[in-house]
Amino acid sequence: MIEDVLEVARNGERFLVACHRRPDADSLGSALGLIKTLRAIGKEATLFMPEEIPDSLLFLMDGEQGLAQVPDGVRYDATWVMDIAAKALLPPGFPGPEVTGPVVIIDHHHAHDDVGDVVYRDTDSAATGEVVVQLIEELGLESLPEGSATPLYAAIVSDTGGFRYATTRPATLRLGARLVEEGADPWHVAYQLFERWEPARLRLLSAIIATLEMAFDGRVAIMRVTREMLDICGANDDMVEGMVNYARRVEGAEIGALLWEWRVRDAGGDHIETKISLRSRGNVDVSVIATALNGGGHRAAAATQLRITIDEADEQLRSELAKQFA
Ligand SMILES: [Mn+2]
Repeated sequence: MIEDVLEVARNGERFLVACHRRPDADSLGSALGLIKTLRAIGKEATLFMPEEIPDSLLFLMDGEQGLAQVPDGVRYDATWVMDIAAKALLPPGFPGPEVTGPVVIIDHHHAHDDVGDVVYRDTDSAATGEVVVQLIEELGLESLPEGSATPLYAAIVSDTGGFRYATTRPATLRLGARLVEEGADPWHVAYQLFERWEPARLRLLSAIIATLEMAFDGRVAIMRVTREMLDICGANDDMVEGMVNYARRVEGAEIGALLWEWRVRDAGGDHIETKISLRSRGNVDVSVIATALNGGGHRAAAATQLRITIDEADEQLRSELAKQFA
């Protein structure tokens, strides 16, 4: 309920604000928008950012500093986590309840687990950035907080693929216009998010497209990216972001899938897991497939991560797809 969330904002004084694991523009943009909002109502708000921020998102920080870890002895009245659908997506090193206080979720995902103590999830919103604007209005702020227009605009542009996806409603476009009026620069944001690829990323795109395989009579386009491909191209994992959309682009394909070898570093040392990213053209709900494979997401975009090899993941994906198409 939004009232519960407003009460947390009004009653607390000192807040921590976090993104989901591997922050994207919606998660970081909405976190920064919320931080400016909490400050505008006289509260203390700090960004928790234990992971490296991708280059394409650094422009959002605009002088803001994130905490890689919470200093000893600090306790918060509540911790907000933005754009998160599942417990497994809490950022690495997320502190325990004695430090965070109640965990408040601001989100828009249809498919989700029961992460969080206080939850406001508006599944009609195209982006969590849109949900933050609802909070700004409900808190009675007369204008958008200083410095919030660009991160909130970036959140919405990113999650709507530049106002293209079916989640784009008239209200989304009106909000985009309002954010531009308040100072967001459309080309600056689009350039930072979409238009500044290093040569290695184009080489990686070429390598990924070379793996394209059509399955289920052309209804599914499957591609993969391995550690070896990344090494050969001189590419990093951030550069894989968005590559799955090229699979969806194939005419006739209802689903685009990308299998991605993912290196996990934890206390037990390094090991390789496989991420599966799924995109739908709209007719098939890929969150159903992702959920069956222990993940989650939206109707048009969903994902999972499995502790198996890329070939095993390929097999599991195809057997789940076979059930969907049966
Ligand atoms: Mn989002």
